[in-house]
Amino acid sequence: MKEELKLPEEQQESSGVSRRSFLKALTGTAAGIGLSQMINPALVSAMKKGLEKHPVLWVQGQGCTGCSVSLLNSVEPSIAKVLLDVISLEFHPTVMASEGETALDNLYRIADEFKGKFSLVVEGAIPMAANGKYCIVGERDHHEITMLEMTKELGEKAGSVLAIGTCAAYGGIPAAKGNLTEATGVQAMFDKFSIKTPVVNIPGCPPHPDWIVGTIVHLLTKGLPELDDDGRPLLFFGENIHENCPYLDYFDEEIFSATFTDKKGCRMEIGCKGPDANADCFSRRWNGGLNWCIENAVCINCVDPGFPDSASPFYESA
Ligand code: FSX
Ligand code: SF4
Ligand code: SF4
Repeated sequence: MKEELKLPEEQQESSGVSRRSFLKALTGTAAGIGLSQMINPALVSAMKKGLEKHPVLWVQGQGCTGCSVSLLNSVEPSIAKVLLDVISLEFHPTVMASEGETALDNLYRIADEFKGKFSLVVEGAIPMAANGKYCIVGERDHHEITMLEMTKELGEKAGSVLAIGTCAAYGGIPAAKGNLTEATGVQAMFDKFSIKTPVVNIPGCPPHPDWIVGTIVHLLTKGLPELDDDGRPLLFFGENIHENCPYLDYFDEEIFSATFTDKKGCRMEIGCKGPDANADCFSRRWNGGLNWCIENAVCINCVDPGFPDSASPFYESA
């Protein structure tokens, strides 16, 4: 079991956690140490004050719910700890007990009460065609609410928006070639309607649970993280997979695997898109650190703004 990072009381500021301590925790995370080190008791207790004033509202559009499932797969910290101690999650269509108009009334009440302060999490793309009618997310006072209408209204009131998953960030799978519903990512939709609320993209199909929780923790304690040109936190998406890949020596020696089971070669000829992919999967790994894509198959660059078209066909060399 990993040792928890100790956060001395004197390093805390009255408003929360000191810059030095938090950066230390985040640097550890970026280096591949478990997120549990960010969720140490001192940090959690410091965050609790902020949490009361900073609810998270999670809405879902055109997605497969894989992003939520990925969050539920958070191992360190456990999802129970994330939901109870880290995120003040006031609305989530998949995990909340409340439903129907009661749930929607609560959603809009919190958005009004915490206007400019809450974070809106968007999972899944937003269909723009037919005035959004391809995705109805609820009904209130006999009015069908579209994903487009909901994300516009809540997006304007939010202090920040997290576009979780490649679908919400850039359109993703629903926006793949064809795209009859005109599936669109949050920032592109905001640009169209001149909505100025800052958007943080956390792509991945699905995104790693640490990327989601870590970004929310950063928002609560430090504000918006530094982003790359595609709106992704550099903290998690600042390094290239190929340049850090454990198979790089094979690549340099031009030794290539021909099958997924042959682990003694670079995976490029069976479709690896690692050279184009910026994410820290090589050190963070997945499923509680057990494995990651390249170890079992290939990287399909699921964090790319052009995914999935830019990575297709998945298992053929580019
Ligand atoms: Fe998209 Fe989320 Fe891919 Fe699925 O809902 S990012 S299709 S894993 O899960 O939106
Ligand atoms: Fe690069 Fe992929 Fe080969 Fe790794 S397996 S060295 S990421 S091409
Ligand atoms: Fe996505 Fe590649 Fe990371 Fe796998 S290794 S999660 S395909 S970016």
